[in-house]
Order: sequence, then structure tokens, then C-alpha cells
Amino acid sequence: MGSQSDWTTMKHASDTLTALGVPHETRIVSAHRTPARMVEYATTAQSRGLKVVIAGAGGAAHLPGMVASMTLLPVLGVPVESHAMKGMDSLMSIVQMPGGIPVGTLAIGKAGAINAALLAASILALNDPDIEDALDAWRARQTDAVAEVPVDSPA
Ligand code: RP5
Repeated sequence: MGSQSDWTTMKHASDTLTALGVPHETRIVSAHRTPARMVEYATTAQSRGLKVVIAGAGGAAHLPGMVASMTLLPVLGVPVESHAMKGMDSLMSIVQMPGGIPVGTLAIGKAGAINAALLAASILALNDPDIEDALDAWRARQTDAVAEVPVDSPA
């Protein structure tokens, strides 16, 4: 993620990966404030054994696209909700990649962070039956949690 301030959102990706038993690391890597760290992170990600990168950033969110330009790993982008534009700036910055360098872009905020983790797990599950089983169980729990009849919320 691009900043400590992104962690509130990106923690949902980390928590989802943990729930699925997917080993992962969490790092602050800013395209603007720590460009050398970003280059080091992106250019060594594959050789360190990473399989998928989830990059969350807000505002002029260059991080996912810049990382994608420096690795062949799949990069999933999470637009973090900004104060000024409610994350529309983040979304447009991440989703509108010119043809040639793809970033798989998720929804703004918490939903995008959770779905980035689930999509990363789906990619890993292609070659990992344990993660496939964990995804199956996660979906089943989600289904079981949906009531058939709505109830009133407490006032
Ligand atoms: C981006 O700027 C980060 O991804 C963050 O979403 C945004 C604001 O960062 P802070 O000013 O809160 O550190 O680079």
C-alpha cells in the first residue's frame, strides 16, 4: 500500500488472506514518497517467490501501474477511498491503464480489498488444492450467513 493511511482499507485484504490460509506480507511502498523502495519491491517480487501482488493506493494512485510495469506477476489494484473525491480519483488512476500493462482493478475501498484477496486466492488456487478448498469453504460460510427473512435493525 502507498501509505500507513491505506492500512484501514488494506487490512481487509490481509485479514481475508489470513482467513483463507494464504501466506502473505504487508508493506508500505509509495510510488511518490519512496520511489526507490517501490522499484526494489517490484523488481525483486518474483525472484523472492511472490505469486500475486495486491497494490492499494489513493488519490493519484500510481503505485499499482508502476509496480505492474516492473514485474510479470499479476497485479491487483485496490482504489483507496480519498477524502477529496471519495475514491473516484483512485479508481480512475488505477483502472485506466494504457494498453500493454494490465492492472486488475477492484472496487473502491473495503469491498475492493476483500475481493482483491479473494481474486488473488482464486489465481493461486489454480495450482494449490488447499487454497481451492479454503475458497470453497469461504463461499459456503458466506452462503450460510444469508438469512431468508429480514429482521428489523435495533433503533
Ligand atoms: C497515496 O496517497 C496513498 O496511497 C494514500 O492513499 C494517499 C494519501 O496518503 P497520506 O497523505 O495519508 O500518507 O500515495
